[in-house]
Amino acid sequence: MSSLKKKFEEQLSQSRIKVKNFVSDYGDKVIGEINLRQLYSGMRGMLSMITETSKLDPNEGIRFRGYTLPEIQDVLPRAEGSNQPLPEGIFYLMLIGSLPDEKDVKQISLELEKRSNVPNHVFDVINNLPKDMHPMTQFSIAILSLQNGSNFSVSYKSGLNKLDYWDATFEDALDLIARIPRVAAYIYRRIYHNEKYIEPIKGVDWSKNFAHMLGFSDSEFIDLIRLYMTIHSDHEGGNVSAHASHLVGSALSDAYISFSAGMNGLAGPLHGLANQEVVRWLLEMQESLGGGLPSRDNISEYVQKSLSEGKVIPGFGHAVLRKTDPRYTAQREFALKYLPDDELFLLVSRVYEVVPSILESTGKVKNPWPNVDAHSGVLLLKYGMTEYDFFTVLFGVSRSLGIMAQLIWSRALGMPIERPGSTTTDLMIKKFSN
Ligand code: HAX
Repeated sequence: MSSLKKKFEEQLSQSRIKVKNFVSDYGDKVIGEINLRQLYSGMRGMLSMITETSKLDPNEGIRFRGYTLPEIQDVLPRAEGSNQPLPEGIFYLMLIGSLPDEKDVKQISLELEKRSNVPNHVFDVINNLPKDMHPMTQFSIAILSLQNGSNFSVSYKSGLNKLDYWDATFEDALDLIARIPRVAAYIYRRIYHNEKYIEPIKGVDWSKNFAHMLGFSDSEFIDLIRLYMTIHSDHEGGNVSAHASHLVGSALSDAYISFSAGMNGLAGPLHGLANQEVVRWLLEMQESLGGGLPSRDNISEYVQKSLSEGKVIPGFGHAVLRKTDPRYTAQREFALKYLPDDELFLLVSRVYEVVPSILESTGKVKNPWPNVDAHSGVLLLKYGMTEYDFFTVLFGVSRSLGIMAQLIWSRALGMPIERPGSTTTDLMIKKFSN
């Protein structure tokens, strides 16, 4: 058994007892009220599930097991010569609940390398997809096609004990995280690089291998991928991708099916696809304003026009956050260090100066500040990854860390099938308008 799995198992029985006692002692405590409006507004603000890996505070941003993003960047182990945390470390933190040391992180890199083989039929499946199918759709299909290797599905069929669900899920989760960079890179090289595939390398961390398979060897780009994989990994449980995975997983669908469902949610323009939409929007704006770095007044006019046409400004706003996303700030700091004079970075910065007050002036946007997606694209463009329709796949690879850690915990704590109630408008009218 791997040391990561052993460490997880060591705290499992204690966690199960803690939850059981807590619910038995405090299960009847009221934790909030729900009003009618919330039923019509995407359940905003309804506390409705337990997600152990991270918690999103509207005014502070994400905390992973209590650590803010700047703290994470400070305390997680790094690869030699690197300025960024290794995403293996954040996976350890989310799963185990405490900080890893360098040895823990190296073991995860090694474990992922050992599990990284992708069966040939998955490549066959991808090869049979039209190249103009969106990369996220291809990614989701490819993840589903890994499903016949699911430990959980096979063990369940042969009568797996409920108490051991977590174990088979742990195996699937690690396999999935290990394999999807290869799958993502294959999709990328097939669509955009004439099917010139790059074999994985051994003895390096998960992100470096991923960057290599995508076709990048620049050490700054590799660090960018480490940062990107770390900051996109998790955002508590209610966001569309995490929640979709959790919901599907609650029916005891295995890790592959659950994660693919989450990726279908990430592929929506109001969620992860916003990262490609931001780039498209920035480039279209730049072109329509005559190229170069547009003035604040011109940007302002363009933004007003987008709004008047009933479009959203991609990369701005959030369902929970009420300030600039710390993930945006982390990327801005990267840009200030490595590409302070880059024209598109300057454009992103200028958009940041202009957009919030315009969104605020609409009187309806609850959070006028930029989110993670407002910044990620221009960094990738700078290093030569220009195919922005692919960017959400990178987000998806990163999200596997959080969603898989969440799924292992859900199985370990025996979380039941999700089945919230619903009602109809007429029933609500009958109830309240008499
Ligand atoms: N541009 C224009 N209008 C916006 C807006 C934006 N960036 N953000 C919110 N609004 C509008 C909403 O569309 C809504 O309008 P209506 O009342 O006419 O329907 C109104 O302001 C109130 O919305 P809200 O309560 O502030 O925001 P929501 O919680 O409903 O939605 C969204 C949050 C992120 C979906 C929203 O801010 C948005 O559409 N942003 C642009 C897309 C985007 O960047 N998505 C990525 C979010 C982060 C993420 O998940 N990354 O993966």
